[in-house]
Amino acid sequence: MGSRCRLTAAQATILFLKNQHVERDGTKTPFFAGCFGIFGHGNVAGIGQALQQNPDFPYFLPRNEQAMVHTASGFAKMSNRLRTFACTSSIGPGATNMVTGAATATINRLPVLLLPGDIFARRNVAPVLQQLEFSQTQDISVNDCFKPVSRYWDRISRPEQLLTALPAAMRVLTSPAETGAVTLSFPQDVQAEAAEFPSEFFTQRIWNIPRPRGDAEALNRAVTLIRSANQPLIIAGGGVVYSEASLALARFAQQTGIPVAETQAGKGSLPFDHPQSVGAMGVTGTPGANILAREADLIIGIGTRYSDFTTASKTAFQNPSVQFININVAEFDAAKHGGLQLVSDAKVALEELAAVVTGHQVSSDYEDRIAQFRTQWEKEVERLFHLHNGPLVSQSEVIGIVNSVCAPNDVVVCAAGSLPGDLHKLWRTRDPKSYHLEYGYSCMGYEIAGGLGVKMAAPDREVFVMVGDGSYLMMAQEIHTCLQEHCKLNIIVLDNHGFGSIGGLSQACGSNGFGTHYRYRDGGQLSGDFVPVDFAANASSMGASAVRARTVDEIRHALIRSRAAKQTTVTVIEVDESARVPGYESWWDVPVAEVSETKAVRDVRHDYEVKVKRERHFI
Ligand SMILES: Cc1ncc(C[n+]2csc(CCOP(=O)(O)OP(=O)(O)O)c2C)c(N)n1
Ligand SMILES: [Mg+2]
Repeated sequence: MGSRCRLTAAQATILFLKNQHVERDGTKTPFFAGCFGIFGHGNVAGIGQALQQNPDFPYFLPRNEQAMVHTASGFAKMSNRLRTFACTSSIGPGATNMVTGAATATINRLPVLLLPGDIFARRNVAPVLQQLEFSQTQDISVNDCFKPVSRYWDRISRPEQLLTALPAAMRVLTSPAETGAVTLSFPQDVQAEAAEFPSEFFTQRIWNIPRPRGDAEALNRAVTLIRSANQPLIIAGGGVVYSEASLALARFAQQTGIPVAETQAGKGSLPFDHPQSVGAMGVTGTPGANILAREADLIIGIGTRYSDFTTASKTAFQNPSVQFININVAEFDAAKHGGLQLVSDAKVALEELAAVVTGHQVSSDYEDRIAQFRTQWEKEVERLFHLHNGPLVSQSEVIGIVNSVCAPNDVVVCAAGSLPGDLHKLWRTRDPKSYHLEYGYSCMGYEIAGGLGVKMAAPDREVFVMVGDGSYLMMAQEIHTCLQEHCKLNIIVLDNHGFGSIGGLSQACGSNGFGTHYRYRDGGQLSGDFVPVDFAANASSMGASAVRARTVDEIRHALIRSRAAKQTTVTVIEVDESARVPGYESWWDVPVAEVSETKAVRDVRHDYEVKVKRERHFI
């Protein structure tokens, strides 16, 4: 029998995590960069004590549990899922605060390890502070809420269970196909309980991140489909970026002439000026991408999960004989749309395909159309970047200024509101890691917390967080954590006095923006003047250097100063909500009331019933 060491369950956990590494393409890195945590009675004496005794596994103090999970997600996304953080919370509200963060991570397929404290395993002192009791069983706690939002969930009721739970957690976290939030629910008494662990459990372990190769027969069939297609279109999703397949994609697209449209997570797969790039795909897409998708006889989806924003709620592909090739590490996604499943790493699949479709090229007519769409689109972007809107600037002008102030490697971070759609259409990406959108969960509040994670993963890059006033009001407190960690963010708050995006949607659905603006209650309704918020004062109070900027020149100068600054800055810009970027050749299914007292709603419903008929099943 080998040597053994006596440790608490919490100490064993931290010691194990410290020794986990990953390796891909010959590069080895520690998987965990440390642990974020907010302590309470449910973890202070367990995980908290263990972290204190392992100073080489850094501890970070955030301001909110949801935010710390977003920070871990931002870090993991920026690291192409090769690194992440553990996150520990107390029991009860501290734990459930992490549920939204867990869902955000899982939907975006990002690894985060959650260690929520849990109620006593020994039970005799129940109900403990913050314990929600259930009359039908004692074998449940609020931490069971993590089950549907985690890719692996376990409860550590005895210390020795760690011997099987921790490796299982690592397998899922490092699996390109299965990764997401992993939750190990950790009863408060078990954390502090000691047991004998085999020393070899704590030796360095390397998890090789595979690049799985597709089935040879599936590859042959894919080649046949590609050779016989007249109007193929590639849809590049997040899998292209995570697999670091940008160069392989650029070569394949150049070699074959096949145009490439990008999802939110896939944006940046190609530089915006690549001759085959037709830009954003779907609801927030460009005319070129959406017209080509509508007519395409072959869609090659690479690393995409085909969300409704990509498929225009299943209306994007109207060619009656359209077929799909789905290149994806996850069989689950590869099987979508009745497609040919090439279950493979994106980079490997693109290299293999490039080697076997040699000599194949799309027609010159098709290439001319792509070039035309590209030229027309660049003109439209220029128009929107220089709208000369007044008296307030438009959001598109602000995006143009931020884009021009950014160096190619700088990163823009965003998540919810009207900004994601405008950025998806307009932002000119010049580096695969320069565009960071959390648009799987589109979680308001991700922006600043996630931006901190991006900066921690890439300290040499300037990070520009673009955030709406609504999102800022939901979760701005991590500015304080940025100051603590000397992590500099360039935060830009776009103030349109409420929910511009949902206000627009409400208008489009005939409901006139009901409940979407920050207005005083007046005559029973929220219809008074705007309730003012001094965002600059709010940000300064947490230590950021904050300014207000109004004109195009003021904004440009403020951002140039911000980029040069050493500490976190916040630039507050009031924007004209009515100067919206339009949609192009697409549609999104948001069901409109079937019966209503309002004529506007009835009219919109009529139009809705026509449009919804274009939704297709791909069986
Ligand atoms: C946590 C969360 N709650 C609600 C929503 C629904 N929602 C999407 S955008 C939005 C408004 C965002 O407002 P703001 O950040 O000011 O951006 P704007 O729409 O004004 O551009 C809301 C409420 C969401 N995405 N996330
Ligand atoms: Mg707003």
